[in-house]
Amino acid sequence: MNRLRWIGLAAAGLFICGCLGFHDYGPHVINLDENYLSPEGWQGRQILRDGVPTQEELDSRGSDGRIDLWRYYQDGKKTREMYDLNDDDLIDVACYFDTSNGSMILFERYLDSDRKPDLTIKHLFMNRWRQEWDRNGDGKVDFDFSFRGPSTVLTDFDVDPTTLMDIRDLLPKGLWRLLKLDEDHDGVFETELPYPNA
Ligand SMILES: [Ca+2]
Ligand SMILES: [Ca+2]
Ligand SMILES: [Ca+2]
Ligand SMILES: [Ca+2]
Repeated sequence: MNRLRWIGLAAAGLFICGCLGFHDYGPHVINLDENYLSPEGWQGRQILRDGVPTQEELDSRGSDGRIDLWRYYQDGKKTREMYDLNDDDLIDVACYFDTSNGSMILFERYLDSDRKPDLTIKHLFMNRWRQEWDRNGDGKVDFDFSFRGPSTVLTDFDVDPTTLMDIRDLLPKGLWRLLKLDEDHDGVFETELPYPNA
C-alpha cells in the first residue's frame, strides 16, 4: 500500500472519530453527590463530570424524599428543567434555557397523559413570543397569544413555570399583541383580538 493511501485511511479514520464524537471520550471523572443541596435548599443528587455539574435530581416539593425536579447542564450552564408536579413519574412541566444568559426561552406544560405539550410559551425570534394552548385537550390549539419582550422576559417577570397558565395574567398589557381564539374548538380561529382588546 502506498504512502498516500495510508495517509488517506488515517485521515478518514480521524474524520469518522470526529463525527462520532470520539474526541470527547478522554479520561473524564464522573462523580455522584448523593447529599446535594440546591441553592434553593432542596435535597437531592448531583452528577458531576470533571467537577462540573451535568445533572441534578431534586426533591423540590414536599420534602418527602421523592425526586420531582430534574435539571440538566451543558458546560456547567443550565439547559433544561423538568418537573413532576403530582408524583406520578410523568413530566408535567419542561423548561428550556438560553445558556448565554440563563433565561427561559421555551416552556411546555403537559396537562394529560398523551405526552404532547398542551400549553407552550416560546421565544420565536428577536422580541417575538407566542403562547399556544389546547384548552379542551382535543389536540388542537384553540388559544394563540402573541406578545413581545426580550428573550429574558419570563425571567424578568419571575414567572413560576409550575403555576403558569395564561401568560396575560403576568405580563404588562404594553407587551400584548394579538390573541386568536377558537371558541367552538372546530380548528378554525374565529376571533382575533389585537391589543388593547387582547
Ligand atoms: Ca418531592
Ligand atoms: Ca406528573
Ligand atoms: Ca383544543
Ligand atoms: Ca372555531
